[in-house]
Amino acid sequence: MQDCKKSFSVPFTHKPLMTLNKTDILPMNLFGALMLRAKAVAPSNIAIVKYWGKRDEVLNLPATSSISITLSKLKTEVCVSFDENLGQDEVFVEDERANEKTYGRVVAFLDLVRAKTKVNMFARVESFSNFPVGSGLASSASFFAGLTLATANALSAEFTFQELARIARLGSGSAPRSLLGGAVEAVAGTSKDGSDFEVLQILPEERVPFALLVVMVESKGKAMSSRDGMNLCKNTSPYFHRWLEYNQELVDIARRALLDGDIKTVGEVAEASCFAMHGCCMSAKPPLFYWAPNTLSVIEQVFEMRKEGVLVYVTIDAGPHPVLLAPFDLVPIVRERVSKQKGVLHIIEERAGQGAKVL
Ligand code: 2P0
Repeated sequence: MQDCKKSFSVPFTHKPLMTLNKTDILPMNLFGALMLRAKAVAPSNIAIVKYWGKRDEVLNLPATSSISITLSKLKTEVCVSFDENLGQDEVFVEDERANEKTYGRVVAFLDLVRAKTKVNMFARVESFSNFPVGSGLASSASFFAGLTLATANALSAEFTFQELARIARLGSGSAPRSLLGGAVEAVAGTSKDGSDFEVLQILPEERVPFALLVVMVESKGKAMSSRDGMNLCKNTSPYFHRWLEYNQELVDIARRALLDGDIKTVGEVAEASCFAMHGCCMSAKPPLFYWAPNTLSVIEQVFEMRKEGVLVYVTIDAGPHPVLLAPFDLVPIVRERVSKQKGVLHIIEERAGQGAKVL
């Protein structure tokens, strides 16, 4: 019997060593007990119109819609085995037992799926990412999107796509967007039970007309989890409600601009949403800064390039690493300029990619 093995042998490339198809589900473990196993891979995504704030914490419902680009290289593989012999859930991240916080989140997610599917076996979950987790590069999005697909597949649960999206959201609000490729909108909806939350593809990956450069900068690590950061903003920022109204307006502008192939407007909206979100964070008590000094240097460099006529924009998630948006033909120029910046460790050239899939 094969175990779930790490598939990423080289950072930032995706090389599966082992695949498990739906038809390969192994019904028995070594001791003859029932075991249901499946594996999925899910990409990370970068929001160009941010999700920041919840309208229901139990259902993990976003308070604002958001739009993201699904990435082509940064991914997480998740293998799930429901096993009659397990006395509790087991969660491994990069071959190490998950810390208490991650373990609690995964178990809470599995409990919800078990309640929906009437399955009462515990599970072993193993995940491998080809990028640093917990650094503001949407590792919880790729993890929970992968976990959702792998779990549904292992249990042969027949969910519709939007049901899958709502289940992924219970794990992480940004995870449903990673189920689809290209430019994706997560529609927050207004119903109390979250039944009108959905994710929709705005553009398939081949029609997204710009590249994304993930600029890894030197920093001291993430300031606060997104979940805690959102709650802090909701409870203490004087701008929180205005942020939500403003961001919802930006969603409509960004969707139109994406459909029109209008990179300038997409870039302007991405910066507006990013700076409004971080402004909201900075106005919280205590102030929440996800940026490192090097983050600001890259922002300045982007503004400088734009003054010179280079069409490049910046967005930053809940971490220090800026992500630059630029037309494909400008990538070499932008890369050359930014890589010379002090404090820039590594640049990953990304583009829009496909959504999550079962392996
Ligand atoms: C986003 N972020 O739209 C925003 C921008 C971070 C900054 O979605 O609490 O890890 O699990 O629903 O999905 C990160 O938040 O938060 C996030 P939870 P999640 O990508």
